[in-house]
Amino acid sequence: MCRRIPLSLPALPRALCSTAAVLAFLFGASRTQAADERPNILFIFADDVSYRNIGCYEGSYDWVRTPHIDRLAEAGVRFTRGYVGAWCMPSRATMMTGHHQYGNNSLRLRPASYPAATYRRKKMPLWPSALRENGYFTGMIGKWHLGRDDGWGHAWDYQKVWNRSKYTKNASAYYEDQIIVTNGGKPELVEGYPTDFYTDWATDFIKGEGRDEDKPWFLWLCYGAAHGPFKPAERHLDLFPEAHVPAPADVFPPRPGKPFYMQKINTWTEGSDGRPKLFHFRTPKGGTDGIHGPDISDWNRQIQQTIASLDEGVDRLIEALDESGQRRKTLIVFTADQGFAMGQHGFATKMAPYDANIRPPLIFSHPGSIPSGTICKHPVSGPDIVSTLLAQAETPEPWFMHGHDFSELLKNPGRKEWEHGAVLAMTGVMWGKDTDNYPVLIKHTQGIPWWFSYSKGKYKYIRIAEPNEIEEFYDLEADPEELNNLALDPSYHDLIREYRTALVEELRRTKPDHPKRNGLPPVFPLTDNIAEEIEDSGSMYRKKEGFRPFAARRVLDFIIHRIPPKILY
Ligand SMILES: [Ca+2]
Repeated sequence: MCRRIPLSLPALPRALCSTAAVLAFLFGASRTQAADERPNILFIFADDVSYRNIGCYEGSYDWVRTPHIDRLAEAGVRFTRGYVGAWCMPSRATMMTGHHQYGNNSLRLRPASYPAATYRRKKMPLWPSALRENGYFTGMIGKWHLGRDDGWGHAWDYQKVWNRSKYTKNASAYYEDQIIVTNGGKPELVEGYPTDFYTDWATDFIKGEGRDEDKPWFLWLCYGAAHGPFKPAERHLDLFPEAHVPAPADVFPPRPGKPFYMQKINTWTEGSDGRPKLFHFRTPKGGTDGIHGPDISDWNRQIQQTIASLDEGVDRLIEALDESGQRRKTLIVFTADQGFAMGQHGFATKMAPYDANIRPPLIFSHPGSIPSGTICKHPVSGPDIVSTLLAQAETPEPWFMHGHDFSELLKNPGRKEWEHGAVLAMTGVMWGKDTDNYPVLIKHTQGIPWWFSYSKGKYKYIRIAEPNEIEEFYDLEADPEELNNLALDPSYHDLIREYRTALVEELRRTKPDHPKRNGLPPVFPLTDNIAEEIEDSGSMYRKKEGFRPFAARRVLDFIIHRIPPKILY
């Protein structure tokens, strides 16, 4: 039996050296001779959807209703802390490669023509190609933001794609008519409400349209909802009239215990009624005034209305699986590239290391295989999800991936111990080798510096890539809003050092040739008097840095990033 070798060159040594991989490969080779029992995988990837937007999640507002997504959670396991990514493009890259942001070589955003982006297929191969080679039929529907190359012909057998990286003039049409390319054909303008027409196409796919019915299938369904500018379907504009959101404790600065950059986040205005207001929401390609008004409640209501069509979509997808007799043969995953803060910590964005900004829902449902109505409290990461999906599809990892397969957690979501922590890295608008040096001049994206986090058990450790800044350590059970930085409490310092070491170990493991193996920039010392010392240093509240023209800073950083690391470190 002859099979093509599906792997890219960098992947070969590991795969060929692994006996398990070779055996699995041979096992896969004989698969066509017997009924293929591997599950279909329906991966529903929403956009900018927070855990707060899903009714079954702790921390969602009491007026939030998502009955169909909740129903999916009742038929599976709900992860309370899935850290998929920090913002759209790096999260999507991670979910296509199994690598953290710093591992995705060749990926670049073109700021001059945002959101144009590029990557090179040989340097950044996409793992659905391994599924294809291992007998799966792979489909992709919806938003794409990795590069002009949409994966057609190497990652996907079937595709209806809205490629924001290629058709940049249409890139803000999250809720408008979209330029869609079907199976590598000519671009066509499709009229309607994209959340709805993506669902139409996905249900057709589930029912068999355009696919090889003899193969298990994998569908990567990328909704653009509920990304800004948050435009609900007209039929949902009257929903949630009772919506009310209390002003978050730290919507306005100062934010004691948090690093200096957090003292400068100031997106919201205090209205005459004392309530937080946001008069215009800006995206890089436009923006919007609030449909219902500028109050924090109005904006959160608007986002929730935008999610209503997503919830209806989940209902129709489950129905299509039921009607076609595939529900028990299909693993459904519902998550988002990341969450979105709308008022919390002063933000109206994602990207920052706090759960309010980035944590999406994460639900796995596979009746008969995954216990129903269960909750898993162990933190998991985006690369962990990729490794797990490959394991569920009985397909060896085609190259060295950063994640830890958590299939054991799917079998037993309530198990007390889980050996792995979840890493999340945010390196601004840089990827792969471009992150080998820390930024010297262009330090912030949307006011947020590069950061690395490590979550395990109920704790989260955060470290920003700037020297002499305070580390952050939160107890997510006692302090789910992350208001109380335990780094100021010396009784936690030993534990913080353990998490710090664990993070560095994970960075070393996942990128052994990386200069970060020698450590991150130095942190503010953990002393018994840290609270007083950091106050005295002015580190948290120092004066604003001098202004440098943006273009000049960008040119200088471009040059600096091309200096070999040993010169700088
Ligand atoms: Ca997003």
